[in-house]
Amino acid sequence: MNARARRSPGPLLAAVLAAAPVYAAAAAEPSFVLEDLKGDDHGTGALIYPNRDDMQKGDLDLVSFEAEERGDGIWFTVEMGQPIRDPRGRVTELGQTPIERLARHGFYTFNVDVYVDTDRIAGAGETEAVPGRGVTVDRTYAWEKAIVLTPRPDIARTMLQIDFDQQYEAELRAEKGRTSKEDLAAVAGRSEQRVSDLYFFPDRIRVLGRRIEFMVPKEFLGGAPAPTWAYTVIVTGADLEQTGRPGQITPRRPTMMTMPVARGVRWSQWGIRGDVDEGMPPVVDLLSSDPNVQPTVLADFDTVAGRLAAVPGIPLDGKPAVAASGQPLTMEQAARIDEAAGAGAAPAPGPASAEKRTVPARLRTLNQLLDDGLITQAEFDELRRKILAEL
Ligand SMILES: [Ca+2]
Ligand SMILES: [Ca+2]
Repeated sequence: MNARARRSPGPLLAAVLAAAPVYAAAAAEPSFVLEDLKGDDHGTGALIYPNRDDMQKGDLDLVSFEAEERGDGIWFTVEMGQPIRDPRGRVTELGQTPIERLARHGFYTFNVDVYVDTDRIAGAGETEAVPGRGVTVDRTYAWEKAIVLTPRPDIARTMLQIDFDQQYEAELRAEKGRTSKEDLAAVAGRSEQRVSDLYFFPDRIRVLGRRIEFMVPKEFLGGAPAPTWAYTVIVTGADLEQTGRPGQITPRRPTMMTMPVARGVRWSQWGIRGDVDEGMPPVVDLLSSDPNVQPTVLADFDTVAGRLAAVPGIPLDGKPAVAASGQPLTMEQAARIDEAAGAGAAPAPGPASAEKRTVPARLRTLNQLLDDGLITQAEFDELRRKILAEL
């Protein structure tokens, strides 16, 4: 009886034992730190900060990118060259709306995209960046998962869905000539699923001085970050009010709150000198410790041929991608390449886990965003018009 009593742990030891696996799991997982050059927040060297007091040299200078597994998910941290600007006490340029009402996560001047290449098979996966970024991801680092840290995650997500709705619908019309209501509902479901599967818009975010950390669920990434993964990280300016600018909600090319590039020096755009190509991508910084990569890569585009600059990823293990040809592939790898090479790289009709939404559902989302004060009335009207135009 005594022996049994001794074997049974007291409440404190029980608590320690119960907590131990959590600490052990967190400590056992690899975390990484990737550093970027300081003072290269100028794209190729050509981008000039806008003429405003809340966007100054260093503000959008990526200094490091790191990840850590914690009990609730994978926390990524981005460090900038200067303290991150606080939305509180600021109002928007156009509507004089308090910025903290729209940007509720403690930052508002930048977007950071993280494209994760988890299979490291050259050419397998996606190469498109989020609309408006003006670059692609180098196909050697074709990605499986995209994390988009943006000040207005809800509306960014909705805008991306609407963008895919349009793409899919255009494909459908090209194929069938006419589309039924059922077709359009299927299109909306497909967009919804594509966004859920491939993109994550963090909304658990903490800002501390020059650092901003954000949580990404392990389930989204398909597991804890592996040492074999590669990361393509780009920093752009955020134009919060883009939806409110005339013609911007339905521009010829959707820009998803990316601050654009223009000649001269203005308030809400990156400036360039008169002799710089206007097709210069609006990417202010990208992750690479090699000082030659960023200026070379961002200048390598062809506006006439429609070829965008292709940004390479950083493999944690420093190893090159597996060649898609000349290498024995597993059946799974081969299937992935086939899928990527297939019609428009569109996902196959997916598992039941994806929510199937219809156009009315998209409108409900929009109503919710308005009710929550996450979008302005003007933005609501624009987006609503946009969605109804698809019916
Ligand atoms: Ca930098
Ligand atoms: Ca850089």
